[in-house]
Formats: sequence, C-alpha cells, structure tokens
Amino acid sequence: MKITFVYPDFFQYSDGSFFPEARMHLGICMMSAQLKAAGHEVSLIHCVRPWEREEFVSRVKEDSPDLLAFSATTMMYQKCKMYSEWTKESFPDLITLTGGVHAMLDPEDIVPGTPSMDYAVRGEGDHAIVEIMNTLRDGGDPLSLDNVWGRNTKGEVIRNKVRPLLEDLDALPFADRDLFDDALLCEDQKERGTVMACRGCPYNCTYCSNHIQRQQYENKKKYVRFRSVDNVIKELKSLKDRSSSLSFIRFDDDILTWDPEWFTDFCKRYKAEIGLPFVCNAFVNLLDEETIVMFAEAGCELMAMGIESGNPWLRGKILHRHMTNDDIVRVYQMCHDHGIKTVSTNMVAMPHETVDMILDTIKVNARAEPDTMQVSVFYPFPNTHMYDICKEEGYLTEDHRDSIFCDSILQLPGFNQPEMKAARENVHILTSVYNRAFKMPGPLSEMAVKSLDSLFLSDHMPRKMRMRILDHLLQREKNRGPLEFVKY
Ligand code: B12
Ligand code: SF4
Repeated sequence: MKITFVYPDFFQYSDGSFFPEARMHLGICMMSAQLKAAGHEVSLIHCVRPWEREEFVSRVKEDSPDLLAFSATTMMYQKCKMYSEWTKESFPDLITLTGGVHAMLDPEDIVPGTPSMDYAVRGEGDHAIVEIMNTLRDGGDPLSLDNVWGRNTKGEVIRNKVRPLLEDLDALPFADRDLFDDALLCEDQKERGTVMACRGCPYNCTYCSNHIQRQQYENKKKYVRFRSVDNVIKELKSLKDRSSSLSFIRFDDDILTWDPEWFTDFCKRYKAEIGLPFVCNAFVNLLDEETIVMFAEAGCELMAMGIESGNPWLRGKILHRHMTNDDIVRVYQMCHDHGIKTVSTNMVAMPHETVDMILDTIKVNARAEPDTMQVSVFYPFPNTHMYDICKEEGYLTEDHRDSIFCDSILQLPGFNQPEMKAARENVHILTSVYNRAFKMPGPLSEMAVKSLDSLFLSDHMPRKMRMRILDHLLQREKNRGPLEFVKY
C-alpha cells in the first residue's frame, strides 16, 4: 500500500506574496519510518510555495497513492482543505485524511467540517497511521480504529476516542529524514540537525495548544516523556554520519531542562560524543546558574525563552505563565554571563492588553537584553483557554492568517489595526531606546525611564507634542544602526 503525505509549508499573505518555511517535519519523518518498517510505500508532497491546481493534481496522479495524508497546524489547514477539494474532484475514490495538531484541537473543522476530507486522525499518529494502512490493505474499516474520526456509510459522524500516549519513546524508530528532498529545504536546514528529545510540556499557558492536547489523553499524567539519553545520542550520531555539512544541532523541545538527572547525564555525553554547538528552547523557571553553566559547557550557543508579556498581571492571570520580571531578567543575564546568546519570544495584541502593558514588555526586554527579540501577534488557536476568552468577549472575526507575524484577526476594544501594527513594528526600536535609558548611570537612569514612560502614558503633554518627540527619538535610534540579530 502506498501513502503520500502532503505538507503545506509556506506562508501566504493577503497581497498574494508568500514565504517558504521549507523545513523538515519530524512528525511526518517519524511516521514514515514506522510505515516503511511495516512494509508500506511512502512519498511526500512538500509544498514550499503555492501550487496551481493542475500541478497538484498531476503530482498526485504521478505518485498514485492509496491514501493522501495531510499534516496540518491550524494555520495551514486552509491549504489542506483546498488541496483535498482538488483531489476529490479529480480522484473521488482516493482516501484523504488530516492529522497533526489541528486535528487534535479542532477535529470538527475536519470531520464533518470538510466534505473533501474522509478522516481526521487525532493525537500521536505513530501507531495510528500504520494501523490505518494495514486496515485498508486488509479490506477493513478505519472507523474501527482509535484516534480516527469519519463518516460511516449512513453519513453519520463517528468520533472514536484517542488512544493513550506512547510511554516508551525509545521504541520508535529514528525519523526518516530521507523522505524530505534536501533541494527543497531552506538554506539553514542543510547545516542544522533538528531533533526532539522529549514530547509534551507540563505547563498550562492559555494561548498554547499543550493544555488542550494533554487533557484528551487518558494517561495524561504521562504527557511529558523523555527518550533515554542513549537513544538521543545514537540518533545524533546517525545525523552526523548522514551529513558532512552539519554544523549545529537544534533541539525543538519545549522543556529540555525539565528533568535534572536527565540533562546532567545528557550534557556530559553530548559534549564528549557529539561536540557540535547546539541551540534550544528553554523555560525561565527551569533554569538556574548551575544548569546554565552545564548547558554552556556542553556547547549550547543559543536559548530561546518565552517572555510573551512583561506585564505581571497579564502574564500571570491571563496567560498563566507564573514567573516574575526579575526572574526573567536574572536568567537572561546569567545566559549572557556564560556566553549563551538569547532570543526572547513576545506577543502583542492580546485580549485585555493595553498600550501600557506593551510598554511593560518593551521594558522587561530592555532589561533582559536578548540578542534577538521575536514579536508575534497573538493568534487564538481553537479551543484553547485564550480562544474561549476571545469567543466570550466577542473578539473573534471570520478572518484567517497563515502566520503569527501578520495583522491580528481579533477585534480588540483596546486597539485598532494601525495601532497594533505600529506597536509590533516599533517594539524592537523602543526596546533599544529604553535599554539606553536603563544603562544610564545612577539616578539619571530612573529619570530617563520615567520621562520615556510619561511620553507614552501621560495625558498632561499634548498628544501632538508627545508624538513629535517620539518620532525624533525613534529616528535617532534607527540612525544608530540596526540591532544585532542572531541566527535562530
Ligand atoms: C518545530 C516546530 C515548528 C517548525 C517545524 C514545523 C513542524 N510542523 O514540524 C517551524 C519553525 C517551521 C514551525 C512553524 C510554525 N509553528 Co510550530 N512548532 C514546532 C514544535 C516546537 C515542534 C513540532 C514537532 O516536531 N513535534 C514533534 C512531532 C513528533 O509531533 P507533531 O509534529 O505534532 O506530529 C505528531 C502528531 O501531531 C501527529 N501528526 C502530525 N502530522 C500528522 C499527519 C498525519 C497524516 C497523521 C495521521 C498524524 C500526524 O503524529 C505525529 C507523531 O506523533 C511544535 C510544538 C510541539 N511540541 O509539537 C510547534 C507548533 C506545531 N507550532 C505552532 C505554530 C503556531 C507555528 C506557526 C504557525 C508559527 C508561525 N511562524 O506563524 C508556524 C506554522 C508552520 C507550518 N508550516 O505549519 C503551534 C501550532 C498550534 C496550532 N494550533 O496549529 C505548535 C503546536 C506550538 C504550540 N504549542 O502552540 N513550527
Ligand atoms: S511553556 Fe511553552 S510549550 Fe509549554 S505550555 Fe507554555 S507556551 Fe506551551
């Protein structure tokens, strides 16, 4: 039996322009390894730019699969819908399905929401997809399987339960990276080896998909699972053998420093047996000086850490991220002290956010001094707590976006679209302005910060005058040259 995965891997903007992500998809690579081991044939349509209908249909014809399997995040699902419609119009009997995070968060959008999609496959696909292929091969009905949603012959929607989480990740084969055509990947993928050492995240940030995914598994207590250090090191060695152009490793895990025993052992072995620089994500609350030193010595060159909002109320009460601004600043400074570069991730245009809260985000970044700031626009992923807030408060619109680096899809009482755009575009430069103020000596610093605050927030000065001073400040900062950016 043959399966063809479809992965729409580019952003398309409202003016028709597009941006290719062009990266490997570990989930697809892992399923491919399992499918091949079970004797199935696997191919991939990796769309790194918009495809015309004729081109897509003729590629499906060429691959001629028994099953066309889409992988979708929420933002990419619109494209999957369109491709599946084209497919069904040309090949009505070809089975189509969608798996991935969107199928877990919003399965109703797939079945019954998309008539051209036969099944939604929820949760981890590793075993489910092999069982689906085996069942089809044996003439059975995929609706008899856990994780699968679809319509039966009477047209009724069958919603099967999600099977338990895999507990032993070492039992999975290594990702089949050869499924991806290197020629289609973006430049930095060629020198980077992407790996995940664990699955899941224990936190409950209200905008993230993790709390929704976790609650749907019966063994949810096992949601955070690590591969053994030995298993990860073996995969890293195989990556080094596979490519001579590999110059660094990227860990895509959400919480690599969750288990002290694990990462102590990992750091020792990584340094001795792999020895390449690496980059990773980290969570402020899971880092102390000892951990940072251990990571630096093992070869960690860069850590990306979520700040998201610098306003303690918004961050704690609304986003459910429980850390203080001083914790954030301390951890970022410790990374600098030990030679690890940092990326901060931040969001703007959140429900209940105001302009002065954005200023708090700017100020905490100005104190933390990340090497790069990533500023995205909040996007409500379906059925997350933040989505529920947006729904209850009437902020949702019918709009859709491909990326979190576009305009907001929300109608927020505190902001209009031009204000949100201005906020997002000026966060970097304003951080730089505040950073200079914080660095002034002694009481001068406090005075400079207070003056800047009143420029933004005080009603005493006429708005026109405030804007003129601000424009002047921003222009002067821009003339000083761009902020340094690091590769991430
Ligand atoms: C690495 C990563 C990226 C990489 C690679 C993307 C990728 N798809 O692998 C890059 C940088 C490109 C990226 C970009 C974006 N990302 Co991202 N990313 C991740 C991250 C950290 C790891 C993904 C991963 O490898 N997981 C490990 C594998 C094993 O899991 P998996 O991919 O989920 O696959 C399993 C199941 O979902 C399922 N499955 C997946 N596909 C299919 C297909 C079929 C047919 C079947 C049966 C099953 C199935 O089976 C797999 C094996 O168990 C996740 C968070 C996370 N921890 O998963 C966020 C995450 C996927 N990203 C997210 C977001 C928001 C984005 C962006 C939209 C951000 C932006 N820049 O605007 C873009 C969208 C890109 C795109 N093309 O869709 C969100 C998605 C939320 C949502 N509701 O859609 C996530 C979940 C983060 C979060 N916690 O909120 N991302
Ligand atoms: S720490 Fe990161 S991955 Fe974990 S729930 Fe929060 S945002 Fe999601």
